[in-house]
Amino acid sequence: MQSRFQGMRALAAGIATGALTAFWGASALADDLIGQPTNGSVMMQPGVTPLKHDAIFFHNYILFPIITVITLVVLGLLLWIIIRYNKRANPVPAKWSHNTPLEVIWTLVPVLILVIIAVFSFKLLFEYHDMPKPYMTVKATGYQWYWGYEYPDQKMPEFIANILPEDKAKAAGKPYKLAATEPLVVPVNQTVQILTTGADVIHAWAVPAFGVIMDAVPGRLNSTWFKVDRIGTYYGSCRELCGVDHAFMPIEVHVVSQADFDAWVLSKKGVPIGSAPPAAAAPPAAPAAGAGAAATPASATAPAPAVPTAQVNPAAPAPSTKPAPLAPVKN
Ligand SMILES: [Cu+2]
Repeated sequence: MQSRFQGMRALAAGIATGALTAFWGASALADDLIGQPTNGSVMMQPGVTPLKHDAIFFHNYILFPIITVITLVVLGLLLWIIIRYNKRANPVPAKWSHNTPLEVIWTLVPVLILVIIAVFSFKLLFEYHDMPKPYMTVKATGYQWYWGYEYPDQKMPEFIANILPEDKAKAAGKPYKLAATEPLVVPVNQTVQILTTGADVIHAWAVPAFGVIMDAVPGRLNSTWFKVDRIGTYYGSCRELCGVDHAFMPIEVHVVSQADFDAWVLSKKGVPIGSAPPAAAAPPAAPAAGAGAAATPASATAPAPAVPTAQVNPAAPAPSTKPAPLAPVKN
């Protein structure tokens, strides 16, 4: 009997070690791709934002060990009872029914476990909630079935990001169903606020490497944030079943240096934050028409906040030369 118990203990230890090596070993050894899923990977995508780093810590070092220990303890108890107390091994069962110390333990231990989880969980929730002062805001609108992005701080009207067709994705060396016709471009090491809304049904804007997922609900404006610590391309997708093409509205985010970002904003006829409006307004106006357009930059210079916003909205349908099937719903 003694040797059987020792064998079981060795077996339990073997299972525990095997499980931990299988998961932690794999996650440590695998060269996971950054910003997109990796074939055969079992853990979460590598993080590139403080939120994701902390979410990974919470999962890998708080939740996962607790889950593993609970699962192994329950499995061990089941095996112990099956082997030790079956009819053959234990023909005359004991008649006692209560054990007060044991009942106190199995009430207090789960409470303690939940308190530990709650402390770390709330810490993470507060972190998601307490956005630092954002450098800029992007409004992401979910449509059936594509995304629209608007950069109010750069005075850029909404542009549309569709799925990149398979042949074009292959030609560009990008993952099909994750690549988009237009990327969302943001600067590195800057806090970006994302406002999400839905134009038709509920969508959800999610990029795993950022640890960010936010519902895009018609008639509501939800907010989340990220601050990416490395330059790169990061992919995500819609995460709320929104209709037949739900799986075909990917999110492609390019995180670039500040200089590259400002250059991209200018290429989109936007106004980089901190740059003087006339300098940015002059290039598009000058080649087009001299006298006629001269009034526009002038009026844009004087009353900074009010007039440009009013100009952007009526202008919105015109510059977005991409197919904009639905009239953008602006709340
Ligand atoms: Cu969707």
